Amino acid sequence: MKNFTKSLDPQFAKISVRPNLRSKLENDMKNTLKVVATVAAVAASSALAGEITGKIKLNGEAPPAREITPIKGDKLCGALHTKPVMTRTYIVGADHGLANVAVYIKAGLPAGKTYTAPATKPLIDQVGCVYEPLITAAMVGQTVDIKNSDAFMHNVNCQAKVNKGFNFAQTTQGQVNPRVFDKAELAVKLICNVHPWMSGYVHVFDHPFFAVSDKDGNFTIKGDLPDGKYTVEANHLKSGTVTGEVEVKGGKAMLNLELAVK
Ligand SMILES: [Cu+2]
Repeated sequence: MKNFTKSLDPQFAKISVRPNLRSKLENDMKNTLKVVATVAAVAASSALAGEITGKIKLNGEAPPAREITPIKGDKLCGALHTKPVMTRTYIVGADHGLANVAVYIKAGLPAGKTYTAPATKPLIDQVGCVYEPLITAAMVGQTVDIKNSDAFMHNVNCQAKVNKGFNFAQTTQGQVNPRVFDKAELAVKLICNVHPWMSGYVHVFDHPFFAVSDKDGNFTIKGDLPDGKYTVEANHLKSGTVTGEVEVKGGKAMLNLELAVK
């Protein structure tokens, strides 16, 4: 063994790489690795995720928000606000972007395919006698946590038309009651009978391809969305619905939609 090593070592010593060739080899290797990494990322994105991004714009001048004056008149609720609490009928952000719009695949998904509800739990909070957020979206079978962050009672009265309604009191600050909706239904209304101005809405979908537009009207529908053509619908409580056609290619698509003031 000793001899073998001895006899071999000088052989290896003879293999030398000129400095400029070495750096070329190193660069080639780095570039090869980069290509491998890019191919892997593309493969992962097309196999695991499709995404539709876009913006919802409001066409026209939204009427100004009004103060919800009964909040001020309520001793407990009023004490929790230092500024007037305004209606949220139209929340318009940068470049006419419209917030609180549910955006979802309306048609084009493979027929008969069923989807597992995400493990995440959307939270509907009651804070300062206001529902936060105003609009929640969830999938059939997904747990939705309903919370009372106020130190006094609210009741959560669910006015579902397709799903089964419910009505329960939340007397304790921090109390959370999970609920699950078992049918697709748009704009399931939640109200509080103690505070008549309080309302919140839950959109329930039978697939996971939905989003709610942010304060500037932007949205992203994420998930394992196969390449193909889809009809996307956008729904705003006051402005109504609009649909658009989109083709997801290589896991990506962009779609902008416009709703009119009503
Ligand atoms: Cu209440």
